[in-house]
Amino acid sequence: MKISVLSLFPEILKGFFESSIMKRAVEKGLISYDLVNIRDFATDRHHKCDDEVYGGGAGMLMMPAPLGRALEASGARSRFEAPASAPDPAPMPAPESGEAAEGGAASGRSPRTIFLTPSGRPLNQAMARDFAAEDHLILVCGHYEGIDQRIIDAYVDDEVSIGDYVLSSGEVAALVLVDAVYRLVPGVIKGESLAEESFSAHAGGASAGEGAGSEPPVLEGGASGPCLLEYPQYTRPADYGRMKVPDVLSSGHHAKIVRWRLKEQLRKTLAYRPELLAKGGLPEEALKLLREISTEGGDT
Ligand code: 6GU
Repeated sequence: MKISVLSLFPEILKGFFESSIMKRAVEKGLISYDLVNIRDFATDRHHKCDDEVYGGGAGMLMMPAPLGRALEASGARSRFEAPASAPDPAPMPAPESGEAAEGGAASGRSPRTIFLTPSGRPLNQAMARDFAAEDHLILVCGHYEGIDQRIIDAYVDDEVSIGDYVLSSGEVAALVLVDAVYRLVPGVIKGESLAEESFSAHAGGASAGEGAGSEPPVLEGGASGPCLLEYPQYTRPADYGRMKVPDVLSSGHHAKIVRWRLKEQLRKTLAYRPELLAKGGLPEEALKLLREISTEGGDT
């Protein structure tokens, strides 16, 4: 998969792509990336990229022309005619890094262009899976009060928010999306690690009883993803100050461990994300554990 990120501050993004698991994915050739500085596509002497808002109002907006040229150079194509306001594209600057310098991805599929904005559709795991199946994502980071609507109309396939709060710019949101997506690209992370985590709509069935092998009691969340939050986990030492690892986890009694984990998942989900439980579809075993939790007095 190729990931192009268009930004006025690409240096915010650079470290992420050069570190840790992403670094390895790039080295393995699973991910290539291109950090595009939108300012390089401004044509005036001062590389101006923002202007006042038509109709009045506070703040500045990103101008359509530099952004449109940056998008075209990255392989995005306008839904309308070739952009009239962009007859003289600036020379393509050297890419910040990653391999491919040319626009599109290796395959013939057209890129998917995503604009990060607090007024977009809230990102979830199902969307991350959907994006992970693309060959080429182009992410647009907004600054100031946002971008000209005509860029959205002509180029943007998805407007995505990362939650109900406001960030000062789109870069951090873009990194959140990149992180959620690239780790789902086959080969980046071991399959078992993915299956065990919160929101993986993986292991169905949801029996807390006879867990087959080391399958965790993750509940099927249906098409849209969410299920239960993860259970608490511990590593050595068994005693950390006065705090001990729960006995059941060293009991060797697999069925009890599975049941304990499911109960803790339910306890945590009830406390932090009760709306996930309200979706229904919990098996009898889970309902029984929920009743136990409510009689213990605590999270209700
Ligand atoms: Cl995608 N961008 C900005 N600027 N703020 C946000 C956001 C995105 N998602 C939530 N808040």
